[in-house]
Amino acid sequence: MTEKYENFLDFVFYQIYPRSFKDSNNDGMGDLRGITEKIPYLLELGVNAVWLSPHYKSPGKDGGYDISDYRAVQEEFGTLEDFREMLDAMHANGIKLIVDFVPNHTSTEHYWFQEARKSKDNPYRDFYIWADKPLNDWVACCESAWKYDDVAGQYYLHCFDPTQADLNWENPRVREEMKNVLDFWIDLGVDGFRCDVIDMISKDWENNRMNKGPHLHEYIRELFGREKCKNIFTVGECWGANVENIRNLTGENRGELTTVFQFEHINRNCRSRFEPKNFSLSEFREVFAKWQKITQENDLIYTLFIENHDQGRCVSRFADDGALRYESATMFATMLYCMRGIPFIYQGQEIGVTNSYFDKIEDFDDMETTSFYRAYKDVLDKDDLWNLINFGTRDNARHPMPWNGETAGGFNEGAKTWLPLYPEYRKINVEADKQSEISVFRYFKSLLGLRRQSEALRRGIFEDITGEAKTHFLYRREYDGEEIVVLCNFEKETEISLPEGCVRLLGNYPEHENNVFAPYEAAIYKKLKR
Ligand code: TEU
Ligand code: CA
Repeated sequence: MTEKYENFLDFVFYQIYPRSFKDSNNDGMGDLRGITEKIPYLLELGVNAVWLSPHYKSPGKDGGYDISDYRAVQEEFGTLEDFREMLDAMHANGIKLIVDFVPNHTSTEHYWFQEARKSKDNPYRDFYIWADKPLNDWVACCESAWKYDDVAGQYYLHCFDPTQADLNWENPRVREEMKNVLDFWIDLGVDGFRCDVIDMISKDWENNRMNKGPHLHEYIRELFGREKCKNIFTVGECWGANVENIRNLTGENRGELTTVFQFEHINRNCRSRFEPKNFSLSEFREVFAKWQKITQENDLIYTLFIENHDQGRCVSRFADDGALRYESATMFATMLYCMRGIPFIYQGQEIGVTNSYFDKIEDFDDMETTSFYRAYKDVLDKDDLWNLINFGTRDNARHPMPWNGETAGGFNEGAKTWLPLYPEYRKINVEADKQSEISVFRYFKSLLGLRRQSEALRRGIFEDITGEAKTHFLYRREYDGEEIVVLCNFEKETEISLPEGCVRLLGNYPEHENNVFAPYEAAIYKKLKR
């Protein structure tokens, strides 16, 4: 791995969902000035990079992933000047910024789509995918992915919400426009891009698949293989990526992406978003150990994440968000952020925010949730309906950030928020957590501090030394003679023998002599040289 790539391993990302982070002008919607205001908080936590979810002009049907102008800042979030100020303040504090790049689709309110639907020979018609009848049985948001447009007199493809029309990347003008969009933000000084469902920009029509089509690598190289992008960091959201895909997408000399988010570990507890299934925490060990081995052997960069704006809160999904919430949140952080790769922390994860429960559809905004509700409200029994909705809704990740137990949890001065406040904000909030004897925030801060000081944690080889046990995850990292051993116990008390010469550096329970570990106990050890 070249030095450039090695340096990326020093990044620690914090993902911000701008609608829900901090509302600086008390209009109920988070904004860019609110983010600038909280830079000291990010520094205190110990992150050195931010992934900003979409801040662009958007009707907001899909939380900003339905963009109507790629170069304009959504009014509610502020102005381009506010963006520049935020970026400059981050850079002045040694924090990198990557923004969201949404290439697969635009809002149907985008100028391109408004033009395209006017007539078949409109110069923008071929920017989208039209047909006289649905070309296949693809489904999006519980309905056909093909929607008839009265004005256009044809069907157009939307792999997500009907207000998100898929772009036709086979049209070179579309690729040109998208390169110009990237260059606009690169010229403004951003350090990179998180690329939304980027493996869908080439459809595999032949195999009836929405993604990974024959031109995928060619298109991605056309975007990011340019001189302009040589020092840009890119992370692609690739739900369907297998090992071969990831080697091709992120191999250092491929001129494509720096790394990807792959999701094999995410859906452990569900068959689909609103379809729970049983799982065991040892599945995480199996999946993580597999991908650590693959990325290490192929000299690739892996991304370490368990929450984002599309996923429920990990303590509620996979562990105990009640009596052992602190232990659960810190165990997952230890398991993830001591592995080989780049950490991504989602806002609120650093204080162990939990899932919520609501039983009125007006209290939800997530378009995947509202379409599920529409499809099943007369089919499912009321309790089942709301249990499934609260199980899978993406709104679990999107309630306003609870900064304190005061008015509106400190998100603003009391103005009605775009989404209901996090119901537990009086009890679970940044201020209370930091003052608490057992603080998730303080544990995250110590963990990231340890990572910053340890070459082994940032650059070291990874080896799973758990053996056959399904009760815990034990692994070691080593670099240039420095050896670190990481222990993560799962839900039951377990006797675990550690390698000789381990000295504990950090743990989420008080240190103890014996080798009996409590539920969700995690600890990091330095292994003394013999
Ligand atoms: O997510 C794509 C995606 O993975 C999800 O839609 C996922 O398939 C679904 O949630 C599974 O139930 C990206 C963005 O992260 C998401 O917020 C957007 O809604 C979506 O793309 C469309 O832009
Ligand atoms: Ca605001």
